[in-house]
Amino acid sequence: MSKVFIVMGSKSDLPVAEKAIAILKRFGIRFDIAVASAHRTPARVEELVKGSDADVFIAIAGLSAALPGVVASFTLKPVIGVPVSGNLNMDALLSVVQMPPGIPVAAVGLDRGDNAAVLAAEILAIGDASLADALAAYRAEQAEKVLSDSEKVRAELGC
Ligand code: RP5
Repeated sequence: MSKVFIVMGSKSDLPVAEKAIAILKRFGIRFDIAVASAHRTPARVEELVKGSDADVFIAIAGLSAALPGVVASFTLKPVIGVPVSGNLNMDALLSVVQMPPGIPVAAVGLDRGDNAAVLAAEILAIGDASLADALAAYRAEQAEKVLSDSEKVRAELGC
């Protein structure tokens, strides 16, 4: 049983998926992953999404990135879309973000598999207090890093 299902439009999207996987592993969130293309294997996308018991889907695709929207068409669960960068970045970005009314996809930034996983964790944390605590610790860690980076920069520049 997986909490999050990651679908990639191509194996070439794996580096972006790996950013998501690193975050999901950090929070101990069970996940499954598959390659399935909205254009090249639409029936497989439908089969995977309808057959999944995941609570959140992360769909990663580039170019004319229909995959997140097609995944959303097959489920009532939240779908987070990750546009993958390429030569023409706006096509993937707008394909993911510009969904028609009624079938939303939560779009994160180009190649931001990490943010997709954090958002998935935040959705799951609504019903999981220990995951919410882990997310709070993650935020605190980031704040500490900003403060320590500031001190390092100031020390390097003699301020
Ligand atoms: C999209 O086309 C995929 O999501 C990928 O980002 C892009 C290129 O696919 P490949 O040519 O690498 O298979 O469908």
